Amino acid sequence: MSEEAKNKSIDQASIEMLEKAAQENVRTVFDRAEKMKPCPIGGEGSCCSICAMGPCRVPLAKGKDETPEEHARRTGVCGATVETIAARNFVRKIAAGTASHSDHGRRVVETFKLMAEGKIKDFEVKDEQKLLKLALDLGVDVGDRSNNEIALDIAIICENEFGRQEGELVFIKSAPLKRQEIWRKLGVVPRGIDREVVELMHRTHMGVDQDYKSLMFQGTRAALADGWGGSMIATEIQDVMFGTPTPTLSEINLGVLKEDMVNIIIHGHEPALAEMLAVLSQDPELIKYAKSKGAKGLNLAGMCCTANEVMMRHGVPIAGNFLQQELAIITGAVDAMVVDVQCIMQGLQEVARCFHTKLITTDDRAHITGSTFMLFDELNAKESAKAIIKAGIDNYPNRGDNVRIPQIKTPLIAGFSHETINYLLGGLFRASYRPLNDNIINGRIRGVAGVVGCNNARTTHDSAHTLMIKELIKNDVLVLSTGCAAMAAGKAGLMLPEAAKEFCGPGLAEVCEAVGIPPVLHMGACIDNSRILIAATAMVKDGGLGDDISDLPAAGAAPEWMSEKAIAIGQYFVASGVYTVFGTNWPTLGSKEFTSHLFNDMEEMYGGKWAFEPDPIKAAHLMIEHIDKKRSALGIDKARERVLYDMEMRREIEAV
Ligand code: BF8
Repeated sequence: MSEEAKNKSIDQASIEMLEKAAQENVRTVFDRAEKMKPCPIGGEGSCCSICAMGPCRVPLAKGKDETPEEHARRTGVCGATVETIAARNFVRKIAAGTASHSDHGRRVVETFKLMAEGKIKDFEVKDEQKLLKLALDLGVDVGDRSNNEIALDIAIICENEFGRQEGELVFIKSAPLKRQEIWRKLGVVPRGIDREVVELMHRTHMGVDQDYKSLMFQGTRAALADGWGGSMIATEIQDVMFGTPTPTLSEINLGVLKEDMVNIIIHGHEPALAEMLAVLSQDPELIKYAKSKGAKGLNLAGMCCTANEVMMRHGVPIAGNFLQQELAIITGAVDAMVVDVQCIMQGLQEVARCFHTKLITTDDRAHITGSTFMLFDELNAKESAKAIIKAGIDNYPNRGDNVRIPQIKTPLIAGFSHETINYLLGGLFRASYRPLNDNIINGRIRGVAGVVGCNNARTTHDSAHTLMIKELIKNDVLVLSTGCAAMAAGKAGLMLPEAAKEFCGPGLAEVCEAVGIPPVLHMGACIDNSRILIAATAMVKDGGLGDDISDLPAAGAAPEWMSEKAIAIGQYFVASGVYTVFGTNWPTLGSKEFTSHLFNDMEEMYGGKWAFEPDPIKAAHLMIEHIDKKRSALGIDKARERVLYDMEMRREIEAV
């Protein structure tokens, strides 16, 4: 194995495919990243390209302290300061991230509404209990109405959240009361999801909002419209329509591809098509069709967040995370890569051209030049998904013999929705977070960390995730994970109950063994970071750990972040009171003042703040320090056991 390949990824399956790519002269994201160094000026947020007088470059001079005069001269042609430029760039990322998650949520609601109206026959309410709970939360009359009647009212309420012009988003009320008051006091409660994104884009147009603090207020309002709006709506409605995840055993890594079967990968984010593919991959007629083409059967695997969705609900195996999308095609065994929206590299088409793989785009919002477009029509879900599968099967005879599938895959248990954790900890009749809170209070569990986010070709694939998570669980911190971070943990074998004994500190190991859970809980796709918000709120409500999310011994991280969605997520976590550490690089370092606003002022305002630490072990220790600080503020920094007093002990107390 070459040293070069080892620096690119810690994942053996990926390393094998990188070597195959090198032998066959196929260029991947790893090669392109090596060839093109990141722009240092854009990288620190010091490039402004919002008008045609620029782009203006206002970089921070390296290696010496800046005098006030030098700082004052660092402006764009219009006079925009570095603070304004860095803040504008930062909040525009929030706008794009919020728009992406929320447009996903909107599409899910549209499908749900069509289902409720009886116009879509191929989907139905799968989780009736969650439907009723949602109805209760949203004030929808239940009575003896049918599921579809209730669903229609819920769909209309959720749909209105996007276009709402005033008032407050309804899901804001899911947050702890104290948190809601903080937001109201600061004026950052979102009015409507679309409105906050549009206003943010307006404010960052040339010559509008030119005060970094003011820009961040609106940035925060948009981010909250993501976490407690678009993302939360997507998760809730998906659970109702496709089922709330429960613990499921599955497998992860490129080794889930099968040499003698038709391999279809579903890649992207929105689960409607993936759901249909998961059902149809068991269809006897399609399996027979695959056999008629010489294959032994049909094998569906996932990639990126859509993989998390169908693995959590159906146990569909995962082929890999973000940086493995091209590598899957390089196996030579992928007959169709079916994509919808978000995190789909355009480089896929170029790689697919070197093999027989058919790259199929399916969403009217996301086309890729050179690929095959086959619209997934929700109104005709089964038939359009069937056509897509058939296109993959028809491509199987073109596979040829340049096939090498790394024989590497890892079992994992996923499916830890908030409801499932509640049930696992508390049992069917008294589902609660009490045992978790108690174990945090008695010190067996030191705290809770959310480790989420992407892969990034600027850092060794999966390395930061794995090192950080191992360090956290070694120090008795329970990890909740989503997105590509969760997949890295799964590949490293950390999502099995057995991992507790091998990798955890004694306290966490004991709890995991007693409850039978892994020390790293897979909570779903990036959209499902909203599950972490709900879990944190449930911990607050259960008592004993303060009265707000910011009181919890908890922290968040995205050590290999890459996308604008990650910035939106980070900001809604910070604004929800969570200390949040990002790795790889930080996009505002060109402005010390704005960076300090994010890294310091935020804590006074929201109780949570940002931090940047590219070293994953150091970052883990920043999180642990924060957790310890919160433990001490709660007065639970000394390990305490709940003691049941017998008569003799009582008498002793009385005697004293
Ligand atoms: O939403 S973790 S690389 S796949 S952005 Fe993308 Fe990042 Fe992966 Fe999912 Ni999230």
